[in-house]
Amino acid sequence: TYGPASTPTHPLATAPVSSPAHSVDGFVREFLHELNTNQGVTLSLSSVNDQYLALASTVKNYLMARWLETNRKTRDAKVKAVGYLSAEYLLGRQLGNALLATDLGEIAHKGLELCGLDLATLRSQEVEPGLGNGGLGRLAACFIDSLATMDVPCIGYGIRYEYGIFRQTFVDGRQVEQPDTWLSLGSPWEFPHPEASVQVDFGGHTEKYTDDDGRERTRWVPAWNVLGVPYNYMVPGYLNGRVNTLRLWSAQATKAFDLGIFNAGDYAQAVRAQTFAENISKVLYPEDSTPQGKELRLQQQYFFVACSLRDFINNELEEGFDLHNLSDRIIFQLNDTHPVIAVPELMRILVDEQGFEWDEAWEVTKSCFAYTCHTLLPEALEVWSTELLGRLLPRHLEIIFQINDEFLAEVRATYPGDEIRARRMSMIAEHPERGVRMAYLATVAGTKVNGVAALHSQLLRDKVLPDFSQLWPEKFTNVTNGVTPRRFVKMANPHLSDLISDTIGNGWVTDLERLRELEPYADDPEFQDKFREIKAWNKRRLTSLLEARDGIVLPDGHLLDVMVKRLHEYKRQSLKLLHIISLYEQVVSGKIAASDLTPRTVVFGAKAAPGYKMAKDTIHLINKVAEKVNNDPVLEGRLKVAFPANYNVTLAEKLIPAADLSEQISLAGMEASGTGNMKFALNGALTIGTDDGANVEIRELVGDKHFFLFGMDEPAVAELGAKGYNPITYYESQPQLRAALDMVMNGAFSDGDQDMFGSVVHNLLHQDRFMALADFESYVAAQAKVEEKYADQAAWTRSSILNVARTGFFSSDRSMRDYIQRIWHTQPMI
Ligand code: Z57
Repeated sequence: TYGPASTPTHPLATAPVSSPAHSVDGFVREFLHELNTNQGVTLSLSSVNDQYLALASTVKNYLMARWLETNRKTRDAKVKAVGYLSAEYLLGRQLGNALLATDLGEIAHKGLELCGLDLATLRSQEVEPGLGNGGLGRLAACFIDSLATMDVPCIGYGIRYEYGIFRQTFVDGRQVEQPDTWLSLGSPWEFPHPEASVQVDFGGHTEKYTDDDGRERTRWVPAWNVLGVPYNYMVPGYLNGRVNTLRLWSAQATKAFDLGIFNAGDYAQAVRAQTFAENISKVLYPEDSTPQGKELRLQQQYFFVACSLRDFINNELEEGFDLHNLSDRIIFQLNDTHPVIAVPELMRILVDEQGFEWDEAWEVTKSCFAYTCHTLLPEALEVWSTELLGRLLPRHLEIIFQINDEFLAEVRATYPGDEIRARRMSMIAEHPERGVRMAYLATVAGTKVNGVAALHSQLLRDKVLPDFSQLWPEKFTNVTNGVTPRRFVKMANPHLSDLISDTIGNGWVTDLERLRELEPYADDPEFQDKFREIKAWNKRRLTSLLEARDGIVLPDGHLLDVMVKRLHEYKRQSLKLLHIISLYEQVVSGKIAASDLTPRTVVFGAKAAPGYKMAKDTIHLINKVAEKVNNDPVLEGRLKVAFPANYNVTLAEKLIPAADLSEQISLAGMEASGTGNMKFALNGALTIGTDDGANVEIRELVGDKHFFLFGMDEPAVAELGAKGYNPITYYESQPQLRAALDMVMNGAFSDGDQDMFGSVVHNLLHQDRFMALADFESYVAAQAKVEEKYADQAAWTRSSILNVARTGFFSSDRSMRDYIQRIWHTQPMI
């Protein structure tokens, strides 16, 4: 039960919650109060960490009244909400965003200065919550930011990993992973609610029984359980007073767990049991675009989904809503297949616990979910073995079988006699072992299925789920991804933001298409100068950061060429590397003079999944090439390679605004969308890219002249694959490519060791699944075009301005509008 035991009589007890005064004095008072009462220190004895924590609490206090008011208003309005279900949220630092959302930046800066403190120093004390791997997790963070800013009720559900994505270090050029201890210096942004914990069951068996009404029912008799403790995070809208909630679940042992299946009375065993339960939310799987078929991973998925549904449904029942109309109250968006176990879980709740008839429950369930697919790689689609599922979640497996039986009956009715099709479409795969195809389950259960860029959605219909799109064409739709302009332009690029606002007003921050109004200035020499000066400032800011962070010294006046994203063969970091090696080789062998090179610094940022050998070898090679190239005087300092370790959101915010050239060079048809590509374009980098993912839409919008396209398109890739791809023929017929690969093979980057990178070269020559060699020639030609354009700074700057002006489409606000109109059918509150 909640609230006071008797009616409050003090006037303050019933007044709305108020915020501290929005003034320097109000801020300083609040800050010192937090420092004294929360941290328990005086200003003169406080550490930087004390100061940071007090500052975070101060900003939180400003947000609190808005959060409480948002919750009250949303509850009263009884509107439909979005339940975003995602195993990952790659949030980035919170403080800067909270200051921006509350318009406290200036006030905090002045107030802290008057306390003898520096806001920037305190901001750099924050450790970002890295609760995601890459694009998928960052997308979730952008989406909840946009929903709050658009005044749409949304609750994000996920896992509070105690350790987020590993911290990457390099030892002798090789990646070494360190645990991410993001909670160790305090976690001021979270609000734990142990009193609202929910229980999650696992294991055991099912039983049939006849209920009091004589109906045949099933009950699940689980073997063990854990507790899910909710931790709430504020998701502030930009200057609009809305604060939505992100609810992340942490696993804890229950009493029953300690004492039940594990030996009661055995203290050591009880502690082990505790550890076992808490393992569930211990660590983020560092896999990206590849599934991890591990039992613990399935436990994580079911854990957070069961907590989230229980949480939402309990609330609905408490408020007196009828679960028959659940879809008037919520739409659960499935961020990839990771949360798809929510489908049988909702069926189980409705049928087994709430006594719904199966058909009735299925109608409700079908209308409460929608599914987003983020990949086309066949090996990235999750399949859970029925052995594991049946052992961990026996009732859910039964429910999945029944959903599948009824679905296949529908298929057979629609296509009589087409048994091959029915088998193809079954949610149950038979090979290599019996397993549940989670993407099929999501497709059957979802009201809508969407891809994340136009090309990807088309390929999803045509290649991954063709039978399903034939059966239900209206189910399939596209929503092109987007990124939040608040974090990735306004916060990350303050001077560009000021220039834009001075030129066209500040409406663009929440209406990004208005960047179009910059187009007339693309030819204005004065505007161009200011624009270029901002790029130079961003480069200087990056230079000092990398020097302090990694001891890397970036030269002045270089074209800054940036490739930052997870390390994956399909993304083709090796193609970028071959270009670098080739430039180097041509100078070393005297084919060109160092003075012919356009001064260029290539920056890589990439983490490899710890078990992904080829990716880790590629990281090693990049570092070795960097070492060699950076120290060889033959290049006269005109080619540099920088590979700062531990690329994350915090580094992205400094790197992207400094970039001249954005590398988006995946094999066509492989990158579902990409979102880094959008961030670069919005910050004025030109793209060199293939016809893949959202690159296609970026190029369409900015225009061919302002985008460096190269490589095969998707049909050409498919054709070459069908014909039979043989990478060695490119090696044999292209001397420049051959020389670059020979250089690696001959040990030029491994002190003469010809084995060190043998597997990387061997793979490229004899397998090259992602056809890097086939696109090499075209890539090199496109890079020559880049250099030609860069030589004409006015032309380059013009293109750069036009990239900013024409990419407003890629705001995640627009993505949210698309989801709302075509998938969710929810409404903003105002
Ligand atoms: C992930 O970050 C993405 C796809 C996945 O299947 C998994 Br698992 C993780 C990425 C895509 O590779 C990007 O192309 C896309 O932009 C991003 O998801 C967001 O949709």
